[in-house]
Amino acid sequence: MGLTLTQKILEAHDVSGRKTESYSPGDPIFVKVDECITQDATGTMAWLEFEAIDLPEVKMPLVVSYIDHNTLQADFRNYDDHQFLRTIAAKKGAILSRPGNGILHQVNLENFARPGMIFLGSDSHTTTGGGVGAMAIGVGGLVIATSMAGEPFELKYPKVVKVHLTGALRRPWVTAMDVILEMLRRLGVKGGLKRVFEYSGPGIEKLTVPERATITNMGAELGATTSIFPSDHQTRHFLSAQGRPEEYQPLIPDDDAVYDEIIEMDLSELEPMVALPHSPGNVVKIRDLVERKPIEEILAKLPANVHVAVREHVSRLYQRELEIDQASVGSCTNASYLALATVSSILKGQTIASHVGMTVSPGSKNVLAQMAKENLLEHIVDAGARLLEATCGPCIGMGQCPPTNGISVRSFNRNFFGRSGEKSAGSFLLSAPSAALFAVRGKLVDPLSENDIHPDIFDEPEKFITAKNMFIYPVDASLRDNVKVIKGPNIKDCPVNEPLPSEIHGPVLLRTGDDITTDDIMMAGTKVLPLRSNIPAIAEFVFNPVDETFVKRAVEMNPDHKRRVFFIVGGENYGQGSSREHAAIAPMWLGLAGVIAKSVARIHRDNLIQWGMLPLEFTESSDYDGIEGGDELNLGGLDNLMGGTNQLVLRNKSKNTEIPVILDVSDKEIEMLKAGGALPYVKKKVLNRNA
Ligand code: MIC
Ligand code: SF4
Repeated sequence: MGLTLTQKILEAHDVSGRKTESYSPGDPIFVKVDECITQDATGTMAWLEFEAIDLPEVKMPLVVSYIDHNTLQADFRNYDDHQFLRTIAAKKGAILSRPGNGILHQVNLENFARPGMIFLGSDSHTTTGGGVGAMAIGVGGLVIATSMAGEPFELKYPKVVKVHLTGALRRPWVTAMDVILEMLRRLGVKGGLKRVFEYSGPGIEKLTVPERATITNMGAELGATTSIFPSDHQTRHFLSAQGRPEEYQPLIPDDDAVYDEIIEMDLSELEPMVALPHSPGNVVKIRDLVERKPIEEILAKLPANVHVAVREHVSRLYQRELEIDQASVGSCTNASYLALATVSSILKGQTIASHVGMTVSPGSKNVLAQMAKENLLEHIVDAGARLLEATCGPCIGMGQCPPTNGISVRSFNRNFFGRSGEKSAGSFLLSAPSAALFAVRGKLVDPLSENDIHPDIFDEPEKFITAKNMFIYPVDASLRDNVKVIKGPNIKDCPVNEPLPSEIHGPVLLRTGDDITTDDIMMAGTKVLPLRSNIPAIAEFVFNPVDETFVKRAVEMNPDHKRRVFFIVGGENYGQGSSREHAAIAPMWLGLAGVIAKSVARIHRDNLIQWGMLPLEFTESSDYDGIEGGDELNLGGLDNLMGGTNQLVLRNKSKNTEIPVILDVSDKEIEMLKAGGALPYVKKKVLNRNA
């Protein structure tokens, strides 16, 4: 039987040497990792955790620490973080990417990602690497720390979905962003759970690596483990243009590979799409809005739990005759040379509407330099747009919050409520060309009916600017003892959990609805990002967008920050979105024992376990209705836990009922939970190894 790309890569990295056909979806598999990447917002914790494991250097061929999320240095705390990251990288043997070098996913794609490798990143959009034929997976910081300590990576054997693309994109107005938005329209934000999407078919032939990377990047919004493209002539061209021709290797699935599911998509039929506030899954055609389709008709295509927000924001858009306030191009999804060159060509000779604020952030310094070399930046700034640094910027709420009741169009991958600091505004996610066109017109129009602006269609350069001065390489191993790690006062040691007791009692401190994001649990933005290295301080913001009383209630019941004193009850897909483990560590610090949900999203589930908390799922979803906020719960039998599906009984003492719940964990995860999380678990292993 032939193998899929996923099977080929997993088999080549499986530390047990087992053949891929001996696995079924859901089985644990342990793989060797070729690279780890971190970014500042999750990286300071990951590096503090690695420090706590107490190894002299990373045990991994390649580690790159990026500074791209919070680069403003608005006060001493941010620069303190950067100094810590620079010095710990030098000491432990990692490459540092300076602030300004660009967004980790774009920069890693340009410089380090290669076909057939497995790499992990402490950021959910690490999946971008699939554009070059790598298996790239987003994980929590502690998984990075333990991988850097030489632990193989454990993942659940995924289902493999073939996405068979035919036809061709109607460039320049229909883009790779519309492909992934169409996937989200069809499958929703839960549609990719436990799956790897493998793109193939004649439609991929003309998709360049950066376009493929747009698709694999935003595959994270499907909840997928990752997404991947084969390595072919486009990959060869990209690697060679990036000055790395020797890293090309062809990698395609076997003709007779067997897939768990198949999706067909004709690229020629696609048209410009948009995701409505506040979920990347709320996808409709831009034309539906331009033609003012009745709101009920739009809502009928979307899940019920998003109707309130969509109704509010689409009604506002209609009342305002489709007028927008802000247009932002950039982010790790759409800030490649091709995306930005097209934007430049749209803006050439045009003027941004006077009521619109437009920003453009390049994905990397090399993209910026390439644009400068080709005189493409001048059209952007001449038109009245603001050119920002090559960082995450507005995407993570570091500036460019839209105005009150505002309408923002963004070429980004996430539009969660409050992500950019907005309270009443809404973000609409769409392609970079659509955002640029709307900035000029001042409102939404149908790009396919555009008659006046005829942007050029760009090809990838034969040779990109590939200056490497923005990387700082680690000092020679023999000199590392002399490197002093600098830690400012805002950098606090990371708290750890305690070993799992046999029984837990506690109230339900919060009961949430479906699709709670990690942004809901731990918001981003200018107020909070400087606190990523300080758990006691950042814990003040837990659940702030959802329930402003949460922290006060937690501290009142647990002033001494004891571990495992309360539970949270969640709906479907609890913890979707970003990889930020602060959404697990900060609740742990407040006293979270575990989450009981209809389902828990992959990275957040892993983060909970890594930090010694229980991700429990209802056996019957309807039992969610039998628990209210404030109910006193009791969970026993924890000393009998084993790898596999544990059936546990949760006693609701307030209602005098018993609720069956499931804890589905591997053998290793049980060991970690019992030890109080991955840190004590790995530390013990390292001590044993060194003894
Ligand atoms: C995001 O896009 O949400 C982030 C910010 O990049 C996160 C990581 C973080 O919270 O620092 C992610 O995607 O994992
Ligand atoms: Fe940065 Fe936004 Fe990409 Fe996250 S999604 S890595 S914040 S650009």
